[in-house]
Amino acid sequence: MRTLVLIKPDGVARSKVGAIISRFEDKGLKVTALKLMKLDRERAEKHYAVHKGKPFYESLLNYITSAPLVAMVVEGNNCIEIVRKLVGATNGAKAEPGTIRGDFSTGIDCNLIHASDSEESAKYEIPIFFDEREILTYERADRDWL
Ligand code: FUP
Repeated sequence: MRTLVLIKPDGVARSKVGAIISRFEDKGLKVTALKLMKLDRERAEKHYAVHKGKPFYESLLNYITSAPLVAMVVEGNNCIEIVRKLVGATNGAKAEPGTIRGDFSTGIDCNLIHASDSEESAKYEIPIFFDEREILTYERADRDWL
């Protein structure tokens, strides 16, 4: 199973990339694609199509396209549910301590990270950021212990 994770522009600007990726590695998940990129408006609109028309849509697009972000594919059993748990609630003020948003963010506008909310979403979102050939196959050395 695969999920898409974005460390959004605030996460990159605040130098939280390493800390955030460590959460997934430490949990036992596998990063199989990774890139630093500036998202263009067209791809941002596709990624956030579900929010089109909502009051925060324009500011969300401005924020996500404002500066570089890190996109990655994370794999592992039940990775969608596990990653969403590690990420925490949408609003950093309400996210539990111990979650990424709970530990590193205070609001909803800049909440550091995106993670697909279902397998269907992951299948829609991953191709916006990665060609299939950019998603690599390898084994973690500790795979038998996870
Ligand atoms: P999540 O699945 O937790 O990333 O949250 P959503 O898909 O509901 O929202 C996507 C992004 O839209 C959030 F990360 C932040 C932004 N948003 C707002 O700015 N205001 C809102 O009321 C809801 C979401």
